[in-house]
Amino acid sequence: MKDKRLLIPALFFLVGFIIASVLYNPEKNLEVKHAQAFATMESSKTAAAFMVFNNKTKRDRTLIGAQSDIAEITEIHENLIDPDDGKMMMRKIKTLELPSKKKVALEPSGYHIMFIKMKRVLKAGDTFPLTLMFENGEEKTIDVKVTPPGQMHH
Ligand SMILES: [Cu+2]
Repeated sequence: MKDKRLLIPALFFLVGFIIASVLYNPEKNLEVKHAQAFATMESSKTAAAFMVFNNKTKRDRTLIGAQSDIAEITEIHENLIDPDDGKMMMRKIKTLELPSKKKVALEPSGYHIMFIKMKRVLKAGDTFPLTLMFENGEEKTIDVKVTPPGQMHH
């Protein structure tokens, strides 16, 4: 650069950009808390995980999938009442909307992460990693705490 008058503003811009990149951490703003799963028995073929998402960002986010190595299949599910017989049933959903500035709770009466064809038993006190996938390509691996059946910790 021949003109030094341009070099100084260019340096300021560069330094500002670096500082902004360090401060801006998108993961920091999409919180996942209280991740838990109920303990299972040797005969259990399925399990479920619950957690609370707190989307503190200005953008709506979407959970598009989850992965774990505790089961052969990991899916996003929702519980609902069957309109025909009034019984609780559940179904797989492809995406879970996480609106900006809102909390979305996954809990036994509603949404959950479903594990099908368990590869191992979940013992109370254990933790296991669960990877959550989002629409923007972000992946977040969290620790899920195993608790005694029925005991919610939030
Ligand atoms: Cu389910």
